[in-house]
Parts: sequence; C-alpha cells; structure tokens
Amino acid sequence: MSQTAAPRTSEILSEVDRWSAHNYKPLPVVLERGEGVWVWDVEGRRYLDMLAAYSALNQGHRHPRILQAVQDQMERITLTSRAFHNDQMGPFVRELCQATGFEKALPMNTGAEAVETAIKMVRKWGYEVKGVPADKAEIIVCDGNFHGRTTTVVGFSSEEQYKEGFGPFAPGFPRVPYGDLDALRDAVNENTVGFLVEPIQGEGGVTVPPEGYLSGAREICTRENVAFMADEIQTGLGRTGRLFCCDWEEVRPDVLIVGKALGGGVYPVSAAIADDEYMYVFRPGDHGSTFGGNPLGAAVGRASLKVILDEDLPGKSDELGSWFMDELRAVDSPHVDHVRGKGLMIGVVIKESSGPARPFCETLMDRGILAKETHHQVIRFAPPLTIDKGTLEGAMEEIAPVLRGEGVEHSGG
Ligand code: IF1
Repeated sequence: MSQTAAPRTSEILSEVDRWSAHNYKPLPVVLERGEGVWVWDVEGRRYLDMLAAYSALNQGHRHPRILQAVQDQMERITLTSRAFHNDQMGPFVRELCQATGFEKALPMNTGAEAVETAIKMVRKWGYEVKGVPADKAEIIVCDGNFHGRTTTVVGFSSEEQYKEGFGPFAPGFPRVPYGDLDALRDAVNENTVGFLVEPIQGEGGVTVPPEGYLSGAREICTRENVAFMADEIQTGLGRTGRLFCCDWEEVRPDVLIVGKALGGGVYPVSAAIADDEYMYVFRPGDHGSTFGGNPLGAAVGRASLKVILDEDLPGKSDELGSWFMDELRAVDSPHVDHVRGKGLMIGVVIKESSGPARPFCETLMDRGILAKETHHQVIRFAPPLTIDKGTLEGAMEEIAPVLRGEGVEHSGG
C-alpha cells in the first residue's frame, strides 16, 4: 500500500483527524464522486465500490430514477413533521406493505431506529396481547448480532468493543448461539415475546446459518407465540438474491425490519413492518421521530423500491452472486480459508496464519477495488446489485492476485 497519501488526500485526512471524532478507521481514500458502481477520489483515481455502503447502495451511486424523485420532491415539499400529513407517506407505506405482504408499516430513518421501533412494538404486544407481566418481556438475540449502535442495542451485542464504557444496559435480551435451534428452543420461556435475528449475519462476518435454521426458528416462534423479528436492514431488498433473505426458506416473519437500500443511497429511510396484530399497539403519541415518514424520504423510498423491483435486482444478485462466488472459490490461494455468502453478500475468509484481512483490503484499494474487512479475518464483497458481469470479470483480474498474496504486506506466513 502506498505509504504517503497524495497531497489533496493528505490535506483532507489531516482535517478530518483534527476536527472529527476518531470513531472510525477508514481506508485512506477520499471520495468525491460516484456513478453507478464506480467512485472517484480527490486525486481523480477511479475505484470499483465493492462495499456499497454496507448494502445501502444496492441501486448503485446516484441512480437516475432516484435522483429524479429527489429533485421532483425538492421542488414541492421536503419536511412536514408528523404533526400534519403529507402526500408522499401514504403511497410509500402502501407500496412498501404491498411489496412485502404485510398490513402496516411504521416509517423511520436509520436502521437502529427501525430496530428500536420493532423492540418497543413487540414488547408492548407481549404485555397487551400475550399477557407477559409488566417489564418482564424478553427478546432473544444471537451471538454475533449487529442491530445498530443505540445503547439498548449494543447492550445485547456480543462484541465487547461495541459495549465498552457505554453501560448500563437494558435487561431482557437473552443471547443464544447463532444457527442453534436447540439453544433457541431452550431459551424460550413464558416471558419471551420476540426473537430478533439477521437471516445472514453481516457484521458478524457474513455468517450464513445452516439450511433450515430460519424455517426451524419460524416453527419455534409460531408454536411458542413468540414474534419472529427479521432484521433485513442489510440482507433485504435484493442483497442475497431474493427480495428478502427470509424468502430463501419461504419464511414470513412477524416483524420485518428494513433500512439502508430503502433510502436508495441518497437519504436515510427505514421501517418496521408487521400485521395489525402487532402494529395496533401503537396509539397516537406512543412513538415517532422528527423525520420519520417525511415527504422527501417517502418519495425516495418509493423510487428506491421501484428500482429494486423494476430492474429485478434480487434476480441479478442471485445470478451474478453465484458466478462471482464460484470465481472467488476457484482462486488458488494459500491465504483463503473459504468463501461464503448468498447472492452478492459475500465474505472471503482469510486464514489466521495469513494475518488479518485489512492488508488485503489495502492492497485491493491500490488496485482500484474498495472492499472492507469485517471482524479481522473476512473480506466483505457486496457491490451495488446493478453491477454487470463484465465489470465483475474485470474486478477478478485485480482480486485474484491479491487473494494469492501478491503485494500484500501481511503478518502471516
Ligand atoms: C456502523 C456494521 C454493517 C445492520 C443491521 C441494523 C443496522 C445495521 C443488520 C443499523 C447497520 C452498518 C452500521 C455501520 C456499519 C454497518 C455495519 F459493520 F456496523 F455492522 F453493515 F455490518 N441492522 N450496519 O447492518 O442501521 O442505524 O446504521 O442505519 O455502525 O459502523 P443504521
């Protein structure tokens, strides 16, 4: 990796270092333009974006239909608060419910807000419908989970760094091993109101659970009258090769949580989606947010969803993802332990003996590929779903030598 960044880059890195909290360690690249699957840095260098903002850019950078929706709405009205109605939220929640097959949606902004909304909804359902004693509700979560950064949510993380120094934490979130149906069954008791799970764990390392896990968990939740809460903020909206990852096992959750790509890469849009049985617990004044359901976000959400459906991004993700994983598995590398994932949500696991994944990502960057490691050993490949095969073939010409260790300053053997 080039040790000294170019002048414009260095200048900006110094500014950020001085004036921003150091809550991230980004790759030393400063982006100033994006188009489709490509981004350009301030030195004019072009990169293929293989992260897509952690699946918030499934439609690619600055999709014309989404930009047009933003521009059109900007000409009319952008924010009303929920103190009044606006003409975009109704069509947005209707289209979102019709696309997902649920009765109602509660629009929010960030993923964490949608997760918190789902937690509040299921707890209140537990008290009012299931009859759990006040303040005794439990929502089972999994080891390796990532559901956002609020203190409630990090309180049930298994990643110590996400929790350190941020306590005290909310009780009522027992944790079980991911993928283990016996552990889930054993954790259910009379106070259990929900099971919150990612159909594939993203931050946990692109961890795909055993075949049958989602349908098995669905059966347990149905039998025990526990809400199956699917966090599809990262896996949803086409990323894994189906509209939702739960579709792979034909599982219908009780609560569907969406975000990221629902904002089309231009605006934070998220939602908790469920049938009236759960959604009815919210009465006027119970819950909300300044921006949730705003007309600009609703217009963006409508266009983002239409692009995913009209361009069959789930189908593209399925077809290209299978081909891409086969290509990655075919690379003869002493450093790759295995490749895993579904659709275009892919993790390349680097052997411990080869050192962490970060140096591989740094060398990929020098070769014009932007990817991000997760949990030290996994290189995550998750490009916009609008990518074409030719572009991926070109990317493989850069990725293969790096996976073989060429130019990688790794601490391993
Ligand atoms: C960061 C991770 C990914 C998510 C799932 C809820 C949320 C996320 C499954 C919260 C957000 C983002 C957050 C961002 C980096 C990124 C991330 F590394 F943090 F874990 F994607 F894997 N559920 N994930 O993946 O949504 O509030 O951020 O809109 O915090 O560093 P949000």
